[in-house]
Amino acid sequence: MGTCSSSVRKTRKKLATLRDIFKGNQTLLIVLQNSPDPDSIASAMALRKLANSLADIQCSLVYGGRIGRAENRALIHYLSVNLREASEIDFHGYDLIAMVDTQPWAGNNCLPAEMEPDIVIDHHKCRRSTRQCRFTDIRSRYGATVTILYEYLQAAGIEIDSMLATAILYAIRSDTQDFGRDTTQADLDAVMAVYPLANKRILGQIQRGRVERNYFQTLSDGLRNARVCGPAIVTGLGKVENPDMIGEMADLLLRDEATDWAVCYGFFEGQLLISIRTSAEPPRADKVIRHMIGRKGSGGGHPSYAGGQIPLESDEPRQIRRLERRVLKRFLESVGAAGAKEEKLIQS
Ligand SMILES: [Mn+2]
Repeated sequence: MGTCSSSVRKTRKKLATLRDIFKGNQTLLIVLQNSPDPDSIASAMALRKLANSLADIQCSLVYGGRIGRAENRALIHYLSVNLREASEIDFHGYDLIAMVDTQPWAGNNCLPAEMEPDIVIDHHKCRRSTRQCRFTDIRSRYGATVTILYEYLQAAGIEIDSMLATAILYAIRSDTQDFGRDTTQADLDAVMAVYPLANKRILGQIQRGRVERNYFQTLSDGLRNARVCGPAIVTGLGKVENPDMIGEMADLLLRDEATDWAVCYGFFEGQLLISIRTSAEPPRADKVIRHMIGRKGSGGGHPSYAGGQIPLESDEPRQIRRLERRVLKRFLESVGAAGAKEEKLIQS
């Protein structure tokens, strides 16, 4: 009970500060994480609703990367979310800038490095440089960023329409994998509240989002390349057109009953992208990814899932192989399986 009422107090205080920041401003740019996932999209929708309702502020939602996962494309389509690509945006043309489900200089968003957001709302571990921003609300225990925004909407007495409720519900289910990972009571409370309002028909259509034909080729490549290394299954997808496949593949491989860890990587727009998953922390996935990447790039996440990126110095295959081997070696070290033997996951 104690923590519960203190979180309500914290939300009210934060909301009052946010109201002050909104005051007298007309436009807000909301920056999502690259290749935004449902939590990032729903959080941006919820913040837009808050800014519209509290201060009549016009919002644009911007993302970098590509929205590849079929479910996320379906979410945007069925909920008519108007997302804009970074190339269409004049970042200096807004009164205020907010960031949701990511943080400044985290390496996974499109805000130009010389700019600092006014507002940062996130559930990843608070980065040191985030603290200098004007408004921050970082709750790293929460299963989803949108749960924080749901609490704001509730505290402000703003009505949640069916589209927003659907987005919030899907976002929390997706970030927590149906409440199976990193979930708090706050996430469950938000889900209970929005469930009756959500459009279940659209929810079904999102969950069974249709895939492009090359999805099956990538899936097949990922499975054929997969190796069992000690407690982990590791695979590489090579160059990907759809970076979301990397996380999706890692999710799939973690379903192997004999595996505690899944690692998947691929190349997209001059970067090595890595996703890891675990069903057996410690060590925490976000710590492991940071060790894997070291100073070569950036990474972060949550206890049971995390991701990171390393900019490539060259396209040279030998260099790339060396980088892959280095990252994998550091992975095995940090899960206590250095030197583990490799064998193929499936015979083909
Ligand atoms: Mn999230």
